[in-house]
Parts: sequence; C-alpha cells; structure tokens
Amino acid sequence: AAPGVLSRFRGALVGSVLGDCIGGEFEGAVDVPLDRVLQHLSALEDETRGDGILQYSDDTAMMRCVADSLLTRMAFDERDMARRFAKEYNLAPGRGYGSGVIQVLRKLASPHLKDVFQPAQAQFGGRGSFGNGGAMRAAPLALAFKSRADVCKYSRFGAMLTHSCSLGYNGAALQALAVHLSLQGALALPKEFINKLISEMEEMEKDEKAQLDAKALNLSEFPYCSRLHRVKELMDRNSVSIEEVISELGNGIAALQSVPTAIFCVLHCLEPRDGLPERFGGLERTISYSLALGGDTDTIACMAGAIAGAHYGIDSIPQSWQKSCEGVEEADDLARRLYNFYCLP
Ligand code: 8NA
Ligand code: MG
Ligand code: MG
Repeated sequence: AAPGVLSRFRGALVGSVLGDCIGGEFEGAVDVPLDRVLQHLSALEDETRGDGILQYSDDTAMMRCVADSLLTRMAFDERDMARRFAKEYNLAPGRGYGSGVIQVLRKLASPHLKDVFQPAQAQFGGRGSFGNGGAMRAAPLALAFKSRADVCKYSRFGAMLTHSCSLGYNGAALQALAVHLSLQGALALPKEFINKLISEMEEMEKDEKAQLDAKALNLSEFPYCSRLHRVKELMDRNSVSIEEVISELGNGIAALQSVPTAIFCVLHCLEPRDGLPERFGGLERTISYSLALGGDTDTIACMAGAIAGAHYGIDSIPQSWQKSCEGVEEADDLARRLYNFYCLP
C-alpha cells in the first residue's frame, strides 16, 4: 500500500538527514566504487561497531533552522530564518559550511543589519552564490506550503538569504518542488513527474534575471530545463554508467550540477538495479546510488533522500540506519510538527 501523508512527511526529513550523515563519508571523493559504498552501509547494521554515530553537516544544520523558523513563526519570516542561520553557525561553525557562505552567515549575525538579503547579494563580486546550499535545506518548505506556487516562491526567498544567483535559488525551488510532488505520490508516474518539473522550471527560467545569470556564466538558456531533459533521456535508456551520469548531469557543489543529479538518482532507483543488493528497498537503493557518484555526496544524498523519503515513507527506512545517524529523532519530530501545523483541517 502507498504510504500515508504523515509517513511521507517523516520520510522526507529523515531521508534528508540520512543522506547527509551517511554521505559525509565520501564527500569530495572522485571515485567511489560501489563495493566501498556497500561496505560503509553494512557497517551501519553492525551493532558492535565502535566508531559511533555518523554526524550531520551544514545540510542538516540549516534544514533544521528552516523548519524551526516555519514552525515558530507559523509562516515564512526571512528575518527570523536569517537569525537562526547565523546563530546555528555561531554555535557549531565546524559542520562543513561552504567557504563563501561563511561570510554571509557572519554578516547575518549583526544586530544592525537592515536588509537580510543584502549580504548574499555581495557574494562573488555581486554575482551571488550558485552553490547548492539553498537546495540542500529546502525540504521543509515543501512540507509547509500547500500550493506549488507558494512552495516555489518561499523556497526561492529562503535560498536568497545566502544565494542571490538565480542558479542557486532556482535550484532550491526545483528541489522543493520535487519533494512537494513526491509527497503527493507523483513518483508513481515518473514521466509525468519529470514533465511537471520541466514545465515549472520553464516558467522560472523565463525570468530576466535568470536569463542574464545564465549568460554571465556562459550557460545555455534555460539551464535547469536542459538538464532535466537530459535526466529524461537517461531515464529512457536501459543501462547508464556512473561516468555518463557524472558527465551529463554533474556531481559538484553547484546547484546546477547536483539538484538534477539528485532527482535522477531517485528516478533511476525506482526499480532494482544491478550491483545493489536485492533486499534493498527503493530508499536504500537511492542513497547507495547517490554515494557511488562521488563528488558532493552528502548533499546529493541529502536531496535525493528527501525526495525518496517523501515517496516511500518512514517505514521504508531501516532502523539500523536511523540509529546510526545524528539528528534523526529531531528531524522526525520536526516533520510531525509540520504535518500537524499544515495538514490538519
Ligand atoms: P557557498 O555559497 O560557499 O558555495 C559553495 C562554493 O561554490 C563556493 O565556496 C565557491 O567555491 C563556489 N561558488 C558558488 N558561487 C560561485 C560564484 N558565483 N562564482 C564562483 N564560485 C562560486 O556555499 P553553499 O552553501 O552553496 O555550499 C554548499 C555545499 O557546501 C554543500 O555541498 C555542503 O555540504 C558544503 N560543502 C562542504 C565541504 C567541506 O569541506 N566539508 C565541501 C563541499 C561542500
Ligand atoms: Mg554538508
Ligand atoms: Mg555537501
């Protein structure tokens, strides 16, 4: 039976934390053999292993700020969210933040700051960050808003607090939309799922700023749409190598090189795949496959984990994985509270 809505909410936020914690092991690695991924995963099932719990990184730290802010303010409040990012960074600066975003977080801590979007706009010579930091924390926004238009609008605003380049905030909107559609069961029809994402991104990328940013970065027009078309082509193929996925979609810290990749991981792993254990369910396949791509593994697995968790629900996630990762209980609690706030009549 398809999971219920509460199970999907919990799966989304817990799946995101698992991807971050489990993916941290391979962050930045160029070549990650599937054997090593499976070894890392089977160690999670070993209760006697001595290396303790896997810690979460900036991805989860900021996702928690987004959820806490939405729950406390009962709406999107950019000043409150900015303050939480700054406070969280100040309390735990060693969670692996991107080198650029640290400057923004320091400025956001100033009590004299008038415009909370200003520090992000000053990044990279005024061009703004195109990193995946807005997208990695976008999942709670997909749980908080009922309409697709609101999910897009607020995930873009939420990202703009640190990422003012349209590639950065449109990537966040794409990730939030993918989670939102998945919560509604849309992955039951994968072709329609990807087509919906393409048509939403067409609207977003028509925007003048999006056109200018793409040109300034020497990208084709409609960069997200063209990546999503590549995702669609790869979906149609019987076999796809890891190398092809990396060269067609990317595995880097730019949102353009990681959000469509995460979406592909989920779609590709809807079915059993060669090299992955038969006993693995879809969420386990999605996370293992994301790690095998190498590159920004914690963030790609975090984003794929949120989309997959929304599709398969909380009961698809092995207890041993949940017990191995820091912050799972808190994420579960945030998901339940978002459900209570926004889903009950
Ligand atoms: P960010 O805004 O600092 O962007 C990340 C990086 O992307 C920057 O440090 C730049 O190198 C590059 N970049 C972004 N925009 C531009 C631009 N306009 N021109 C030139 N270079 C640019 O931080 P973020 O929040 O987007 O980063 C998210 C990633 O950082 C996540 O993957 C997260 O896991 C983390 N991360 C940490 C490590 C680590 O050392 N632990 C490594 C990679 C990523
Ligand atoms: Mg990280
Ligand atoms: Mg990362």
